Amino acid sequence: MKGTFVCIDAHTCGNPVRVITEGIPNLIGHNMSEKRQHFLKEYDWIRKGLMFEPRGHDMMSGSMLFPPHDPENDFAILFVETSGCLPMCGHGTIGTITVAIEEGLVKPKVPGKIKMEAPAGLVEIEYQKTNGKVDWVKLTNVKSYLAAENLSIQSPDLGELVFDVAYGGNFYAIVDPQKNFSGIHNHSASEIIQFSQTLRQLINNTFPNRFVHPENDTIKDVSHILWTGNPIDPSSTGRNAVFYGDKAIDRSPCGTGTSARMAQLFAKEKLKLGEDFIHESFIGSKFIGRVEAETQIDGNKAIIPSIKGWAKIYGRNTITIDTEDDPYALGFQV
Ligand code: PYC
Repeated sequence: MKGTFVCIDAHTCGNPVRVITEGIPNLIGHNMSEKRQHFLKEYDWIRKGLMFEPRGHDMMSGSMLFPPHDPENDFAILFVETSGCLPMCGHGTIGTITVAIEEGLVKPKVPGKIKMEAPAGLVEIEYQKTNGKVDWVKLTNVKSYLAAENLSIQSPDLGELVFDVAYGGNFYAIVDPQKNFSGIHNHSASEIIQFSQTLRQLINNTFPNRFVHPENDTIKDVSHILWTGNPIDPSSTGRNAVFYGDKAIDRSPCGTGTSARMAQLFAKEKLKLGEDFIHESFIGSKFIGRVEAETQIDGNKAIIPSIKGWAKIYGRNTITIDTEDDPYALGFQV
């Protein structure tokens, strides 16, 4: 396996986004969900090489752009992460749009607006550009919903935990402060990672086939854990630590996590239509979320959430992967 990949590296509110602009494989499929499956089967070596150490790291995530399948749309996207290829990624979208617009990779049909085909569905985007720089990106995400509430599990680290599961482009187990967990403000990132590794596996083993998207069965199982706690800035609505991959805490407030959180709170009548939801990440960076509309999925209550945030380009990389030359071409994890 051998390839050269030209990448533009950016971060969204602190979390990395590596946009791969050259070296992208030809994928087969009628939509991005099918192309995601083809990539995972045939080209996963590219993801491993570009995401894992030594070319990447535990938090690394990125994207590749493809022509749209519907000519009404502007482009299609594949997300690549240390954990695989997510159906949807909010921080990845904000970073990719910033790179695509500032570098002229995409020419939107309507300036300031973009229709993006993600594996999880169509995402509509607005952005503002001033003097060649993108100031902010707002994405209107896929339908998000509360999938289960008040489930209970025995965490080997914390004891009994009660949690909800919500979908916001990925399935999230949401753990709010309770008897055995006093909130993320009382824990370090490494403690949260340790709790999450066993918890995610336990949840998926205890509730097999319980979390499957009703319209796309390739999207299934809890992939992320969203822990909550007190915000650093008292004017924020909430703060989270989102665990993803094997060892990562999202440095951004997590777009799909914020969508899932808003779906959970809306279903429990703790968040209203049109209300701003200012969500802080573990490092204190912020997204502005909002419930844009109420809708239905499979006959159940769902929301259309939006997320607004910013990203910065910080570097350019030409990365080679050659498995005949480098024993660590496909990376490693410690
Ligand atoms: O922003 O949706 C997101 C995300 C998922 C995993 C890391 N960030």
